[in-house]
Order: sequence, then structure tokens, then C-alpha cells
Amino acid sequence: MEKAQSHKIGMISIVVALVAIGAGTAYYFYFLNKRPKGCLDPEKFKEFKLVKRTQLSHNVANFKFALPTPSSVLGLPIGQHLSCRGKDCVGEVVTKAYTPTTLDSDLGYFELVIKMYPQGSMSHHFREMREGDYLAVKGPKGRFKYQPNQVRAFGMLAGGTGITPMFQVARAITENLSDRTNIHLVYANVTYEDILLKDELDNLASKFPNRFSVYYVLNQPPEEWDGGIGFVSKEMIQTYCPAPAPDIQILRCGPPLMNKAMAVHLDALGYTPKMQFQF
Ligand SMILES: Cc1cc2nc3c(=O)[nH]c(=O)nc-3n(C[C@H](O)[C@H](O)[C@H](O)COP(=O)(O)OP(=O)(O)OC[C@H]3O[C@@H](n4cnc5c(N)ncnc54)[C@H](O)[C@@H]3O)c2cc1C
Ligand SMILES: *[C@@H]1O[C@H](CO)[C@@H](O)[C@H](O)[C@H]1NC(C)=O
Ligand SMILES: CC(=O)N[C@H]1CO[C@H](CO)[C@@H](O)[C@@H]1O
Repeated sequence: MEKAQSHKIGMISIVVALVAIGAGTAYYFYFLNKRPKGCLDPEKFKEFKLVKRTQLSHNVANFKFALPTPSSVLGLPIGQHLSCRGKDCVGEVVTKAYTPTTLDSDLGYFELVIKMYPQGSMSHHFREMREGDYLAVKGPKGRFKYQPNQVRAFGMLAGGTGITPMFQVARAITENLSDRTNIHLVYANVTYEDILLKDELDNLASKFPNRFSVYYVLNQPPEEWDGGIGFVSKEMIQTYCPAPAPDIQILRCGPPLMNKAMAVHLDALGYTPKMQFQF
């Protein structure tokens, strides 16, 4: 009797275990298939073909890369970036972060806007790239998590190429009609010619006057200039960004010295660490 009982219990636990394994496997495959299929692998570099290179200024170009099929999705969450691998001028391998200016709603391709510095190591790689060449890319990378209406408003402090993650977030927000988030961008550069994506940003501002505003700041402004002059100041942040509140966030992305200066300004103005994010 006792032996039969324990035998029965043994059988039951085996059945329970099998059912659990079955359910787990089904759950795993269900979510694996439900997940939008992306072309990226966070562990492994994958190669993408450069199909079009468009020079935008003497040292800035737009690089368009093809995805495996015309309906492929890159699979990069809003505001996250790619790790790109290349070789510098002496053949040393380098990897650097880049945020596409395209979104997952752009099927079959992604685009990078790259500023190439004369002495830059990855800059060298991009300068040498020709249509038909392949770029090694890994991702997604980054801690930024964005959900529609997660905040009432974003303030954005960008410098130079730090505009690309801001532009991506701004596009995603304005292209979603049920997202009511407001965006206040302050964008700093040295000269007028350094301003990246200016047409695209001005376009957003005129199409969405109540939701997107941009204030340009230049170290060396042209003679006629109605934007800011010098470095981004505490007063500019006060005037052009949302005031500290639990439902706003200030994003920053620029050269390290600018990021540091902006963090000091934001702390002094009373923005808590939770109200600040650095890409
Ligand atoms: C999240 C994130 C997203 C980014 N997205 C983009 C993007 O979309 N497009 C893009 O072009 N870059 C982007 N960057 C910057 C990029 O990762 C590299 O830092 C940049 O391309 C320079 O790399 P490099 O190897 O050519 O230069 P390095 O070898 O690192 O630098 C060599 C020299 O270049 C000059 N230099 C380098 N960076 C700067 C700078 N920011 N300002 C002024 N002078 C500089 C300096 O003189 C420096 O001494 C992003 C960075 C981050 C963190
Ligand atoms: C747009 O926003 C709504 C909610 O505000 C969300 O449910 C939807 O997924 C968003 N669409 C896209 C394409 O992100
Ligand atoms: C690429 C570039 O010109 N970057 C500069 C833009 O302006 C900010 C602030 O003046 C500088 O810190 C960047 O180096």
C-alpha cells in the first residue's frame, strides 16, 4: 500500500515536471515568434552593406546601409545605439557608438549621419568606406527606455554629433499621433556649418509648433544670428527647457566636457538625478 502510494506520487511528479517543461517551451517559442524580428545580435557583429553614401558637408556624410530584405526591420529600440567596428589609419581595430537617424518604421535599411574628424580613428574608417563595402555592427546598446507618454516633456541638451539620439527620440514621438510628449531641444555647436540635421530639425519645428521647439547655440555665430551665443548657460536651460518636475526629463548627449558642464547646471537648477539622463 505504502509502496503503491509513493509510486503514484512519483508518477504524478514526473507528469507535473513534463507539463511544466512543455509549457515553458511553448511560452518560449510563442514570445520568440511574437518578438519583432530584428537584424541585430547583441553578442555578435553582423555585416551590413553600404548602398549609398551622400556627402552633406566637407566632413559630414549620410551612410545608408541595406538590411537583408526590403521588408527587414533593424530592431533597435528608440534612443538606443549601435556599436560599429572598423580600422583606424594604422590598421588597429576600433569600435564606436552611433545612433541611426532612421527608425524601425523605415523598412529594409538604416542610415547613419557621421561627422569625420581629421584625427579620429573610426572617422578614418568611415572616410575610406565606399558603396558596396560592409560595416560590422553589434547591438542594441544603451540604457535609455522610452515609452509613449512616459513623461509630459523632454528637455534635450545636445552638442555636435550628440544630436543623433535626440533626433531619433524626437522623430519617434512626433510620428506617433497618440504620443503627447513635448520636446524642447537646445543644440550647441561651434559654427553654423557644424549644425547637423538642421533642415530636418527645422522641419519638425514647423510641422509640430506646439510639440517640438529647437534653440540653436553657437560659439562662433554668423553676423546675422537670432540663436544663442557662447556655451549653453544655466539661463538658457531655464528659458528653453521644462522646469524641474516629477513628470519631465532632461536628456543630454555631447562631448564629455559639455556633458559635465550641463550636469553641473542641471544640479544647480534643482533637477534631481531621476530628472536627468545622459546617453
Ligand atoms: C550614444 C552615442 C551616439 C553617437 N552617435 C553618433 C552619430 O550618430 N554620428 C557621429 O558622427 N558620432 C556619433 N557619436 C560619436 C562617436 O561615437 C565617436 O565618438 C566619433 O565618431 C569620434 O570617433 P573617432 O574614433 O573618429 O574619434 P577619436 O579617435 O575618438 O577622436 C580623435 C579626435 O577627434 C576629435 N573629436 C572626436 N570626437 C569629437 C567630438 N565629439 N567633438 C569634437 N571633436 C571630437 C578630437 O580632436 C579627438 O581628439 C555618438 C556617441 C555616442 C556616445
Ligand atoms: C504610439 O503610442 C501608443 C500609446 O500612446 C502606443 O500604444 C503605440 O504602440 C505607439 N506606436 C508606436 C508605433 O510606437
Ligand atoms: C561637431 C561639433 O562642432 N561639436 C561642437 C558643437 O558645439 C559644442 C558646444 O559649443 C561643442 O562642445 C562641440 O564640440
